[in-house]
This record gives sequence, C-alpha cells and structure tokens, in this order.
Amino acid sequence: MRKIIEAVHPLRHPVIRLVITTSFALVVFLPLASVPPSTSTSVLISAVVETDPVPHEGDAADDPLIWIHPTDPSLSTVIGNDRKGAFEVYDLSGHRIQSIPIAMGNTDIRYNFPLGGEQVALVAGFSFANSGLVAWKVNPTTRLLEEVTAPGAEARSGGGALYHSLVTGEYYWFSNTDGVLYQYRIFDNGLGQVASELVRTVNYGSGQAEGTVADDVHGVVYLSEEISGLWRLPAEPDGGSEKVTVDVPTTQGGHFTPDLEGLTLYYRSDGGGYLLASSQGSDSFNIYERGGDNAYIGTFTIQDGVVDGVSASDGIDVTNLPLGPAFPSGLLVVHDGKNTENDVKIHQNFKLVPFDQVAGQFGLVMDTAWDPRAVGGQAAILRPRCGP
Ligand SMILES: [Ca+2]
Ligand SMILES: [Ca+2]
Repeated sequence: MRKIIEAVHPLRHPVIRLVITTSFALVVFLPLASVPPSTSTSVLISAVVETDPVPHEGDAADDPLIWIHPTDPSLSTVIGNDRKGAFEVYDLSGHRIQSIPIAMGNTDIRYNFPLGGEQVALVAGFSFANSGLVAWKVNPTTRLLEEVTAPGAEARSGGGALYHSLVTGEYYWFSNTDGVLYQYRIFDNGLGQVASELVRTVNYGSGQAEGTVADDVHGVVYLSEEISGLWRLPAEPDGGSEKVTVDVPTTQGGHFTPDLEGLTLYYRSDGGGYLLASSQGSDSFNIYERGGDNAYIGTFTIQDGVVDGVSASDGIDVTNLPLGPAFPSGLLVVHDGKNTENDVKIHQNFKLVPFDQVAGQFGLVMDTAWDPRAVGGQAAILRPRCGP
C-alpha cells in the first residue's frame, strides 16, 4: 500500500502531536514475494584514506558515523568507536582529533536536536560503561564532542540507530537486541541533557542482531539479524509490527554471507537512493534500492590500494553530500577488521572511500543536493516508499 502523508514540522506547528504509548507487539511476518537469487560477482573498489588505528588491540573498532560541518563540508569528521574503551573523532585525512575514554557500542547522528535552547548535531549510542544511553553534541567550532547525557538515560546493548520522525518531530533511539527492537523517545530533560523513555517494543526475530538504520523520510527502520536476515519495519512508535524480508543468506538464495552487520542509507532528494549492508562473512558490501522492495543491485569489495583493503567489516556509514575535494560526490566510511601496515597486522581502523567509486561501478544515480543537516530543521514531506 502506498500513501503520501504531508507532514508539517511540529516546531513550527506545535499543535501537531501524536500521543505515543508504550506498545508491545508480536511481529506480523510478511515475507517478500521472492528474494531474487544470488548472482553476485564482487566488484573491486579501493579506499583513499584510513584513520589512525584505534587504541586497543584485537576486534575493537566497530561503528563509524559522519558529522557534516555546518558551513565547510571539508571540515567534516568521522566519528568511530573502539568498543574496548575509546570513542574517537578523526578529520577527513584520518587524523585523530579527539579520543574519549569510554566503551561505546553502535552510535548514530541526527541534526537540529532541540537542546538547551539551541539546535545541535546530536551523537548518541549505547555505552557499555554505564549500560545506557550516552549523548554528545558536536561543537561546530572545535569539531569536538561535548557530553550532554542525562543521568539514567536508558538504552539496550546490541545494535542501534537514531530516527527523526517527520510525523511528530520527535527524535528516537532504536536498540536492536537479539531479535527485539526497543524504541526510546529521546528529549531534553529541561536541563540541556538528553533523556530517554521506552515507547515501543517489537519482537521481530530470535538471533543476535546489530546493524540498524532508520529512514527518516520513508519512516522505516532496517535491522540486520546477523545469521538469518535483513528486515524492514515501520519506524513510528504506532507503526505496528509488519516485518518485511529484504534479504536472506546466500545459502537460502539471497545475497549475504553471515554475519550480516552494518547498515547505512544513501539518501536522494527524490526519495530514491540506496541501502548498503556489510556482508561480513564474504568481506564485501551489498547495495539495495532504498525504495520499492529494496531490490538487490550488486556487491563490492574494498581491495588494497593506496591503503590496505577491507575485511570483516562491522559498521558502515555513507553520505551523499560532497565533503570537499577529496570526496566530491560523498563519502563511504567502513570499519576494517584487519588493518595492516606494510603487510603487518596492527590495530583496527576505519577506511574512507569516495562514493563516486561505488556509484560508477554500478551506474548508481547520485544526488549531491540532499542535505542531512536539514533533517529536523525545516518543513518536510514524508514520502511514500516509492520505486527507485
Ligand atoms: Ca585491511
Ligand atoms: Ca592500514
């Protein structure tokens, strides 16, 4: 079913509010009519920049995100976690400019979050250190993170992602934990700190899960259950529990090799774009249409180039927005599970890939006009999940 909902931003029209109630529902499992059989031949691409290695050894780095500078996109940063005890900010040359000694799980970013009388770029995620939500605002002058967590802010372990609703203007954190989706509304507690409250719980699966990404325009959330499937669910708190199958493992005729890990979305202004997923077991990445039935497009691998290639990737992030001369058509950032220097394995890091390298290989339609920094900041239209 397709429908268009005109949504006016509630900051301008505060009368528009939905009553959000905590709900608990079993999933209605609606498998896609057919997942096209695997025909993937991995296309080879190279990264052009790698970040400084994370401080801890072993499988430590995990999930990157991209913060886009408000006026000069070449000053944007990559923010990534070292699960063993560091949360770090890197410039687009890969150099570390901040390291916060905290063990974080998955994190995400949204813009224009109302906090302490201003609108801030908010970075948030689950912290192993306090078993709850931790949030920072990005200082646009220093480009560094400043913590703004309210005492006792809740979140669950596992994967997670932020979501901004075009229906209500509210912001949410999703925790994706062992086949259960927990949705928390996040808000200013009145003291300029980010608090959370659980508003929805959906049992959608049974296995270990991590990759999570929400589509603010289409109002859906994608979830990777590591060994069994890539799913799509409604993102609104009252959206119900209808689960759609996007993909299944190659052993079942699909296109990923478990574990299925990080997910990210490439937005286009017309509502089209792409969903990218890390197929960790094959050291590669899948591309799907963002719209329609999320049709599978192709698979690529990041091979050795000016920096070493990428294997066993956990988290990924992408932006369509040009980020200066090095990334004129957007940026893909991925975790590298085996970082090497002169063929010697060293601490893990993150690799930066110009998105046009990906797009060019698959004939993807790019859009450098969509601005993620506009999310939450202006009137917008909630689009139907139309075709690509
Ligand atoms: Ca590598
Ligand atoms: Ca390297």
